Amino acid sequence: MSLSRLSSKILRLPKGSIKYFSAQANVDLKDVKNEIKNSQLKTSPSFMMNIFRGKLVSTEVFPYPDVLATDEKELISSLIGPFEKFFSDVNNATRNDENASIDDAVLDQLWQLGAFGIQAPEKYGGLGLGNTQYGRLCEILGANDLGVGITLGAHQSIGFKGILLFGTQEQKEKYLQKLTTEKVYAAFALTEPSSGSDAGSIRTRAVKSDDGKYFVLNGSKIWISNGGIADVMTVFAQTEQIDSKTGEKKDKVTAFIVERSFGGVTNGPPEKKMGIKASNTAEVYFDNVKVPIENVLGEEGEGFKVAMAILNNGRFGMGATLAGTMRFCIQKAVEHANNRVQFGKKIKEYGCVQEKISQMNILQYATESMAYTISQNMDKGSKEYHLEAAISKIFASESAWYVCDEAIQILGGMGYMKEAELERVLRDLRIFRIFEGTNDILRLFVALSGIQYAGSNLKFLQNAFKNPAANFGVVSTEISRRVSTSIGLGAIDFNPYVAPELTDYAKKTANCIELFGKNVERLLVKYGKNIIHEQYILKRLANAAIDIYAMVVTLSRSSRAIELNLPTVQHEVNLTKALCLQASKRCKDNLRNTESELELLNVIGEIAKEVNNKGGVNTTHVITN
Ligand code: MYA
Repeated sequence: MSLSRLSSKILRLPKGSIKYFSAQANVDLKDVKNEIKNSQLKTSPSFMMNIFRGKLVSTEVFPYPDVLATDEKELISSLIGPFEKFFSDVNNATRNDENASIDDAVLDQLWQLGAFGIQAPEKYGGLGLGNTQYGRLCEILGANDLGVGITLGAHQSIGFKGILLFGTQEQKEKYLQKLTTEKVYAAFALTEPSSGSDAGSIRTRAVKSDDGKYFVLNGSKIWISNGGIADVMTVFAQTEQIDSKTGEKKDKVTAFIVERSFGGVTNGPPEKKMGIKASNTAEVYFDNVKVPIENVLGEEGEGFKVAMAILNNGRFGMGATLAGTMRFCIQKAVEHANNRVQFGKKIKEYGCVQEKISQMNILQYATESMAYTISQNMDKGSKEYHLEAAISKIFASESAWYVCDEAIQILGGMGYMKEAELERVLRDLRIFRIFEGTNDILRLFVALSGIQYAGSNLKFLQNAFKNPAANFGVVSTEISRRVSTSIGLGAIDFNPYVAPELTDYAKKTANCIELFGKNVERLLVKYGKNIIHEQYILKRLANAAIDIYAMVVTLSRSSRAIELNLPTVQHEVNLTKALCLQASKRCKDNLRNTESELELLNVIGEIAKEVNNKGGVNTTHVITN
């Protein structure tokens, strides 16, 4: 993995930068805003970005976003019934898994439901739904058949999403109707044999013809969902670009819409997988494929950004999908716990089982809260949701794995049997921690993107402190914030946003955010751009960020439940309280570990080196040495 260019943007700050911040003064916020406006400081409305600066920017999390108008709620409610009926009456997830395919007749019904064009505009035959409504349908897919979900997701969440996001009018006219109504499948072709997480290193190449009318595409892609059935693909390839300023030639990725009918597009047999067997996964080969110039998607040379934007845009859908999967697993576990009698009592009476059921629900609640916070912000027009979306993907995929595993544990031997349907779900779930950006890569992405943002702020402050008279507002605000935090007053106050009965839990969250901001700054000053090499620290920082987001979205959602006096309010408040107690403790541990576990870090490094060098376990066997 390179993640290299990011590192060059993270600042190396001189030791002692912090010494400037030492006194308190009164502030006029207008001065500060003007100074910031007149400066080069990049600001973001993203809640997560700002916690890297130790700041609370509340607009995207408080109050809990609520974007659907009455008619939009009615529309989505009217679709839930038919989607659920499809899964109860038509689809058979076990059969799909056994056959490693979905029957044509079943797919036909999905096409009729409009399930292949959920977010495409109605004028192109789609259902025209927003992200939040899409998420609600994803939940149903997740609760019923993840294999079907991937077939649909690969088609629209990434397969033709690029056309929706970046397509020209002509491209939309040409492709969307087919892709939503005419049983033409789409796929997203990025990954290659030598390029997985390091997406920028792809080797597939497209060379422009001398007359500039088309590109000739050569290369191959692996593990492409829908790769064996798609007739339209979003394909990424290296293209030679000339820097307009320097005249230098450079390879840069370009995105293309490629039709199988162009000729030269073939695919391998369906891959034999651990799970999501119903979905088709195949290698795809491009052999001198002539791609017309008008099929470039976005700008030439901007394909990497196109790919990232598509992935960022679809990721929240996994959160919604897996919230549905968890709901299914919890229902199975509870059904069993309510009926199974052991040692003279229903097993739901036992503390061990109760703890599992509670924990499963806490995770499901947080996952669902994240997914709809993000989708509703996206629907409100937010453009900077990539950290939140990555966090929701990580949190959802790990929570769902845990929840399904615990459901199996509650069912005991029964859970291990095929007929309980949980073993299929567990197999299906495993890939969610791997694809669409592995959770490991996404953790680094979250930590480094946030650090980069915090670094630019620190640099800005550093410059402001060099000339405090000219930057009086900025300097005094910063000093005031730091002094408040250092004498324990806390610069972050959730009171205006959070219901009074959650104040204590909000305070714990605020403490975590302050600690988080201080930690980021300390790491920036200590490591500068070399922080990129400190993956042990970055991972813990990302874990702390994930927990903070989980606390904030649940605090917000249950404050809404209190305000609306929802029938489930007490339960939701309890879920939030439990989550905040657990997550704040974990968060502090993770932040402490970024500085205090250097001994452990060294030993871990030594162990890994030894095992890697020796090609496996390298201890003397205690019996047969
Ligand atoms: S598809 C394959 C998925 N593959 C990946 O996700 C690859 C993972 N790798 C990466 O994401 C990147 O390579 C990383 C960056 C993050 C490692 N958003 O030098 P750089 C910008 C916005 O740091 P690298 C699959 O699995 C960056 O700021 N921008 O890049 C399908 C910089 O910009 P600038 C980003 O070191 C499975 C530039 O790019 C992002 O190479 C099927 C270069 O950055 C970002 N994320 O690595 C699923 N990252 O030039 C089916 C970087 O301006 C769907 N940048 O400074 C299932 C749906 C769910 C179900 C639905 C049911 C309906």
